[in-house]
Amino acid sequence: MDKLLAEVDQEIVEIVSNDLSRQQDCLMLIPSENYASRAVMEIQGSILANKYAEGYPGERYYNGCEFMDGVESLAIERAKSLFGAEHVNVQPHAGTQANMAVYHALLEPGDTIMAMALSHGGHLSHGDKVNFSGRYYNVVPYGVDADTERIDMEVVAGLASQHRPKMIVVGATAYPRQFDFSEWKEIADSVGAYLLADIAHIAGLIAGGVHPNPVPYSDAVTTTTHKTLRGPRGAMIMCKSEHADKIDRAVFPGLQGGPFLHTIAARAVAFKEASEPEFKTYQEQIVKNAKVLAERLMENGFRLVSGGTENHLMLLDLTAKYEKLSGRQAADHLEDAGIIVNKNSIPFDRRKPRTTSGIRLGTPMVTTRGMQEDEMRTIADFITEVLENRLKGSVKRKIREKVTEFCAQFPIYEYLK
Ligand code: DSN
Repeated sequence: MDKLLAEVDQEIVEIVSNDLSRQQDCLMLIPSENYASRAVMEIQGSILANKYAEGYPGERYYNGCEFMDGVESLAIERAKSLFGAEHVNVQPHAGTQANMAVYHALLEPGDTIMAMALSHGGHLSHGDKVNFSGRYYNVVPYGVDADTERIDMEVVAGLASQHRPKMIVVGATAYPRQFDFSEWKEIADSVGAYLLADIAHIAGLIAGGVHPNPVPYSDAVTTTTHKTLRGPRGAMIMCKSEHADKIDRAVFPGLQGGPFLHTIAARAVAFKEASEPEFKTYQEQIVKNAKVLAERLMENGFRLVSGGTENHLMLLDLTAKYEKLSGRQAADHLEDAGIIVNKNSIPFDRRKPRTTSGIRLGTPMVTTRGMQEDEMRTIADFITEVLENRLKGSVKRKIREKVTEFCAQFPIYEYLK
């Protein structure tokens, strides 16, 4: 029982070591990913993983939970204070489960929800037809305007008044602009709809004060904890006190059994880290970096959806520069050079979701490494050089060497080497 991992399983040790090198040597630009802190990773690998604790603090279905209650209560109190929430449930294992719990708590199957279409930057669990949310609810999707590529609030208001949804979902995975949640609240109130804000991508920005906070305006707010928030993988739900019982019952026993106390403890640690002044500076830098990366890419001749970014991510429309290059091909070429992005549909994309005409880039991970504006210009130039020379293996190999050298100046997890 006391053997080291290296004594038990060399195959896994080798895989982890390879991925540590990849995470060190590559420029990781997927906007939904981040490097969790050492403290967050340490607690996830702790003895808290050994305990069942079905139920909630003070009312568990298992004995021996006195210390688990302490862990979960700390996570709840810290989340409440970080976001100003009335009630928090920290048990959802992932973002989709968090959204599912809110739907189960506040809706009946067949009810109408309005949410952003996945093809315009929404999320699978916002009513996409291949997801449970699209099967169990009547979904009215909204998207962006064809000219501005931004959400037109008059169109949203018109759809709401026409379809009278029971819930309006605001939130996105590929929308580079800010949300004014007070406007969403006004529209939801005008038709008597619940407002659900899914802030998975921007939770860190909100905690750091660089994006408006939907908590005062929303019936419920869901988020994952591992993106800009830089915690462990997992999710949580914040809601008004009046919905607390329904939402808690929807999570457990409605959708999940035992909570993962080791990741709930890691969430507590992440919320503590997010309440420190350095976290605000970090979030400000993510946004500054995104702006500079976007500007340099545009100077280099790329078209960005909506003409830039106000948050941590951007969507690059490849069709404007390279008619025949798909998002999938571009992401693969960039990976050859050690630059990791994801293919992503752009609004009104003529290609399928597995191919796409765009790529999505974000700055949380490179900012965690300490990179700033100058480095963003270098990264934009690397991207440009790779895509311009995408059929030349020798150029991509040369850039890969440069990327590795560049990344070496910003080391990660040195204690693991
Ligand atoms: N998979 C996440 C993203 O990449 O945006 C959303 O859940």
